Amino acid sequence: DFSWTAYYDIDDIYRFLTNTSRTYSKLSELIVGGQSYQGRSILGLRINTPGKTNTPKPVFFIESGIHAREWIAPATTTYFINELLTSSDPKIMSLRDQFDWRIFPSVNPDGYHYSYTVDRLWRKTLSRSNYRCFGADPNRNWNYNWGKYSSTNNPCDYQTYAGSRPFSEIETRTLSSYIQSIDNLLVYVSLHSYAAMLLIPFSDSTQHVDNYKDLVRVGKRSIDYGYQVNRAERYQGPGTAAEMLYKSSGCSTDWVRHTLNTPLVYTYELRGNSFHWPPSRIQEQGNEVTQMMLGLA
Ligand code: 0X9
Ligand code: ZN
Repeated sequence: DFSWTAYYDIDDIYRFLTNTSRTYSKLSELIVGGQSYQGRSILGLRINTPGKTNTPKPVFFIESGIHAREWIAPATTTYFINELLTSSDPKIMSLRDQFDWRIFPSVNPDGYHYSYTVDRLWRKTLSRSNYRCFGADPNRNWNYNWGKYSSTNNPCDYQTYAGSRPFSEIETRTLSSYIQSIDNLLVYVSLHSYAAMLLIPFSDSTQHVDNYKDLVRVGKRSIDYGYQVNRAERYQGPGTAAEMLYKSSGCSTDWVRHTLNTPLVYTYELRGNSFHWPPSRIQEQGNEVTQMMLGLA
């Protein structure tokens, strides 16, 4: 059975989503956010409990696992789903009811499976052209300022090949049109590892967006909430990637912010000192992620 003391392959993660949508069919439904190169559907869970009024709730979107090797991101995301659906903590129950949740634990399922079974440090998609190397970095492939920073045009680059053109990857192309179809998108969160950092748009500019102060204030609240759980390591930030990490372009969050003007857009680099975060410690970060989302809310 599914638990949070081990890492699972993609079939088990997606089976968890399917089973959960059946077990909690009054609270949740299985959703398809797009397609992968190898023909998988990018599965997610929507949680949209009936509200007191008919007005639609703001959408809270979580995109996780865009980088295949960052296993702690999908693991804490399924943990968070489970918390939302099973917790009897009134704060978490109210968090659940406040938003129309669209949660995608693994948006790069081919890459994740490849990392799980063949090459643990694989990061990219698995798309093949007529070239001898395969895969593109799905967090360099979005159609905003594509190819500028921390990107290469070398298909053999293990890390940051941006793809042959913007949205060359079916995963980013289909997921972006799903995102674009959402009305009322208020919060977009992208989960990565590892740096213990909270990043805000834009990643390829040092200029601040118009609601920078709000982003920082809300982001600080999120960091504080997360820190209180284990008092282990305080996340750095919030700040722009250009200030805190390095400039990068073609990232999902920048595209969302620029194209849809979504007010609250955050990238979390979860904690760790390698991609091999021990499975015995998934729950501790799962609880932090839960509280960080509560802090945002
Ligand atoms: O380089 C990346 O894609 C992210 N770091 S990672 O080590 N997980 O690969 C950082 C992305 C920063 N850019 C945005 N937040 N948009
Ligand atoms: Zn990443």
